[in-house]
Amino acid sequence: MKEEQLQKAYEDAKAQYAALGVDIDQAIEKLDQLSISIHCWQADDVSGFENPEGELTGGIQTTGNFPGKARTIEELRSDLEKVISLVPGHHRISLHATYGDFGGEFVDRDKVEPRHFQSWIDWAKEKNVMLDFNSTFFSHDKTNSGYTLSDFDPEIRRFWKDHLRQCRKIAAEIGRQQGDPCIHNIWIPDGEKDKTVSRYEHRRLLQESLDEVLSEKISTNYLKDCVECKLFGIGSESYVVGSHEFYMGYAVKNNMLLTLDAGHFHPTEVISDKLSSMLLFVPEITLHVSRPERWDSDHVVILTDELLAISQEIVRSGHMDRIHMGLDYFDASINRIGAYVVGIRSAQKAMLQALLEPTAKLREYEKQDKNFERMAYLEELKGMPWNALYNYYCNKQAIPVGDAFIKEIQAYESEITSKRN
Ligand code: RNT
Ligand code: ZN
Repeated sequence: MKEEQLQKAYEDAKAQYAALGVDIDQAIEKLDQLSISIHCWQADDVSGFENPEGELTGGIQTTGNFPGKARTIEELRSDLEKVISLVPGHHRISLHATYGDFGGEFVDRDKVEPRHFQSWIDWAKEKNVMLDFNSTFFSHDKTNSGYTLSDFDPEIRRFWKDHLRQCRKIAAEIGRQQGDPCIHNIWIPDGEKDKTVSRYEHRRLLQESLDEVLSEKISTNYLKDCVECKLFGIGSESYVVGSHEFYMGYAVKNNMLLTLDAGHFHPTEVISDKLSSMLLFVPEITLHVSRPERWDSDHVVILTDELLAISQEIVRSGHMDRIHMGLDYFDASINRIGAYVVGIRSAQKAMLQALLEPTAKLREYEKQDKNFERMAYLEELKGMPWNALYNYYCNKQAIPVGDAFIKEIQAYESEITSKRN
């Protein structure tokens, strides 16, 4: 798109939004402050570098075999660099513990150390991105019983508590070196395929394990732990230890962060409606923005009603600084770089629409019981020229505008990823 066209579209949009009392420059500025935590695991189907096979062996699953998955740290970093070059703003990369730089050596989960992530810290610094972290409790033979931190076997619990301890050390070291707290997400796959008679006992053990490790205090200047609930998973259809009630209770009791994953609730239950409640009871919230298609399928994020609703709730709450937007999806059936870029850009577009809302005006109508007017404006807003402003924002940062990123991904595919197999 030509410079003059972009400028003209911007001016037109400015006038239209000004008529509603919306300051578009302020909205773009706020959008630019939105730092999205980009999950590292879309590039390699959650394989990681712990072992050369890198297959998922339990807890979660990917489907598809599109060519070009990243096989090494170098390939993964190159893919992430490509992604970063195609989205405006400054973002974070969220690593899993299985993505360490293990130098060909097998390092078991209870032995991972900050030094295995030093090259990531250096890379992030060089690329001007921050890092977040995740313990990895899945794809390991010590989860074969279906349980980790809540297993009946004290030796299994010991192993995973040590993993958690080590991960907290790694995340804290990342936070220390980057001068910004590293968000450390804790998700465990624990649960049962079929009816258990020990629901309480496993949950009690989970609480005990978490208490033991998390009571080892580390400054929140370096590390912020958060816990992620789930309703059911593959192999845990009947019972999940870390349910919403469990972690909501745990996070509130311990004044810590809660992670809400868009795919982890009943199909008609949405996380957008949980933000305003949880903001009242936990210090900060982490989001795993994902797209569940009928179940926790982890499809690529696109501009759905729920994505928009999440963004609106973040903005309307007035607590954008307490909600960390992270992504969590893994589609192995399409170009993986494309999957990243579409998801990130859509998340930004949703936030931009939310930031362009004349909320005060809508609240006025609400107070006066003018609910037709409220509805009519909400509908009008959907057709406003917000995309012209996204284009303008991209252009200002020398990022491909409109569909131009598609060609770049095609070129990267033909030059790089298609040659990987
Ligand atoms: C699994 C959870 C978890 C994982 C990542 C890879 O259902 O959503 O967040 O997807 O940690
Ligand atoms: Zn998640």
